[in-house]
Amino acid sequence: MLNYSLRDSIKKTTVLGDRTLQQQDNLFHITYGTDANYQLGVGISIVSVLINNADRRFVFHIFTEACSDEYLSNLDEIARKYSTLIVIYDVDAAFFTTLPSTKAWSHAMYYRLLAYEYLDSQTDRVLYLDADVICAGNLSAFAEVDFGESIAVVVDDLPGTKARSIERLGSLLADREHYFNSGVMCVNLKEWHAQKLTHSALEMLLSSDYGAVIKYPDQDVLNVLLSRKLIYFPRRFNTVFTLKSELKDKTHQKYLSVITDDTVLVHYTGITKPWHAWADYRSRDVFNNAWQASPWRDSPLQAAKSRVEMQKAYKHQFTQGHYLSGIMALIRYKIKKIL
Ligand SMILES: [Mn+2]
Repeated sequence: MLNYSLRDSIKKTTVLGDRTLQQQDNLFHITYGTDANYQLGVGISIVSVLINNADRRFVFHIFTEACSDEYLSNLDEIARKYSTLIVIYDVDAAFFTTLPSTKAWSHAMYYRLLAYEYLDSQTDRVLYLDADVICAGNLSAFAEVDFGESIAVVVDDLPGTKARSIERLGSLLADREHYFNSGVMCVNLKEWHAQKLTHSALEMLLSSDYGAVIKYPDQDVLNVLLSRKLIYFPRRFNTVFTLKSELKDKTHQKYLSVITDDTVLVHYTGITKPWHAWADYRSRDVFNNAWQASPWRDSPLQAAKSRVEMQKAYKHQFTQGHYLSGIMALIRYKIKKIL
């Protein structure tokens, strides 16, 4: 039995911006969960929402770990410039590190479960976005959707991932027509709370019964628990794009058939993220727009830190014809590999 109150894992709450905004009606709440690695992504994603939805009032909730003073001061600048409220929850990761994680997905993927548990006293609905989701359009559809009995609004995953996941999860899925991507979820918190879904998700994650079939831990569990209780939005509300595809596209134009004028949210999946210095393609234009409107506009983007990032960096730099920096990145990668 799970005997742990998630709320206890929040060590500190920091509110940035004008607190009187909290008293306003019609606020739309958006939440993120991330470890330190993706914090820059969250900052730019927030700006992307604000510059594309100037007619709406937002509150942003970030569940994260150890923010630097510089990061907090940049978020504070965003809150003031755009008259919004940003709340940062400093999470004690200890419990979450006991849940299954992979090399690609850290324990921070579970912070969305904490967010859904924690925010129900403040709002009836929240839009969860991954740090690698950048807004390019109007979010009214999420703010105005009638949930009915449904728990959340989601978007199906890419056809290949969807088919393989439905096959893998078998009879665990009540609805075998759908498998959604958990990077964008607009959640009906009243129902989430009534059905104690955070608790059910944690019990399932901690149970040994599902280890063999679970591949994407949080996403698989959420798909199993919410199957048949969902509203599906079209792809433009979670447009999955992988910057890796630029390695094979010498024209660097193919993204235009994925990211179109109708796209509302772009989800940059994969190792290479738009905030990485080596991801210099037109396919990150929507990110660039927000970056240039953000306090980070004059700062360099992130360099490769891990071995796998160094490997991606040199491949992309060669593709871009930046041979000198590519060779430097390759050397750094080789040294890191030997060490
Ligand atoms: Mn993602």
